[in-house]
Amino acid sequence: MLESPVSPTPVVDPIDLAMQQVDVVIRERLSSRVALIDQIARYIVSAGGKRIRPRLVLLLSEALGFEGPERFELAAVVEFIHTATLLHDDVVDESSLRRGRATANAIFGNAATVLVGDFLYSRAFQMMVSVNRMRVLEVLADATNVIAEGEVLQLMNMHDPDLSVEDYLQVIRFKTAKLFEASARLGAVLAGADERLEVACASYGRAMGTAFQLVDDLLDYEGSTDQLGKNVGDDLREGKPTLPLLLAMERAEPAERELIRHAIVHGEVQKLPDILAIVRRTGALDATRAAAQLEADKARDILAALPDSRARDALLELSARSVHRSS
Ligand code: GRG
Repeated sequence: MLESPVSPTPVVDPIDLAMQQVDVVIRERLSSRVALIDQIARYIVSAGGKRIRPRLVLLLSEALGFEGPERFELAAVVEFIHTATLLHDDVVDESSLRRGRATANAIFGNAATVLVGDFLYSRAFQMMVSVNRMRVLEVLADATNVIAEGEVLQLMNMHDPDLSVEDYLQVIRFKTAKLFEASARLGAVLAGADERLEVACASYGRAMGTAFQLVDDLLDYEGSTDQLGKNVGDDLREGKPTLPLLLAMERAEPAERELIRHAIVHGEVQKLPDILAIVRRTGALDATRAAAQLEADKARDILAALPDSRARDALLELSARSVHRSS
């Protein structure tokens, strides 16, 4: 006899369910009695984003056995801090495209955008206090302070073609990797993990964040505006000496090196196609990807310190995918 067909129950990944909970918290905590704040905050948040930092909070706390509701609150906190930095960064960089849409500064102006960034940042601190753990406040107060330092360091490095690779790496560890590090560390803090595990989680986040920014800098030269949702070539336009350019200058012929130096000093994009050709031919893009791969491998190896679990498998996959993203 034929069995009656059973309609398949869709398998929902528990981490997707948890991310939906984070979305609920994000939407609830966005509200303000001031209409313009609501409008701008919802504009930027509704455009989405990859939500990698909240995922780190959820996965690392789960990998260490914590499943309390505070993880949703802290996952939303790191996304709010991230969003505040994006709003401020787009004003500083005069960017016009983010997450496939016109930036908030392009639509609402610089003043409103900076102030809504301040709202999100201070709302994040209200939410942290609600978790009632001094260590959480300490981790995020320190991280946001370092992020601001990184952004100022980057400002000081603009238009400097003689920047060392070490100084470039310091900027990306501060401005980007620090929030990844804090997100991963919070997973351990929530789980009440010992010092050794907390350091392992933080190191995983730091390596992931460094890989992530290296790929970000790479995609500014080889990505597509459509896929990235932001304009490619912006780094050169701003005279930002990122690793692809630093390595290309090390490897290029003198005349080519001079072309790149000139573009960094003057923030010129007219020569972008020539510079792209040099960056490709010298293998600077491959070398940047290889540097990101080393960090992703470091992240993978650190995970051996964590107990075997479904969440740890997801973290392993995240580190493997981080180097091969296109958006
Ligand atoms: C408000 C604490 C505070 C500081 C202000 C402006 C600033 C100081 C910091 C900016 C730091 C910054 C924007 C670093 C770049 C980080 C980065 C790679 C952003 C892109 O992240 P994705 O790709 O973005 O995760 P989505 O859109 O996916 O969320």
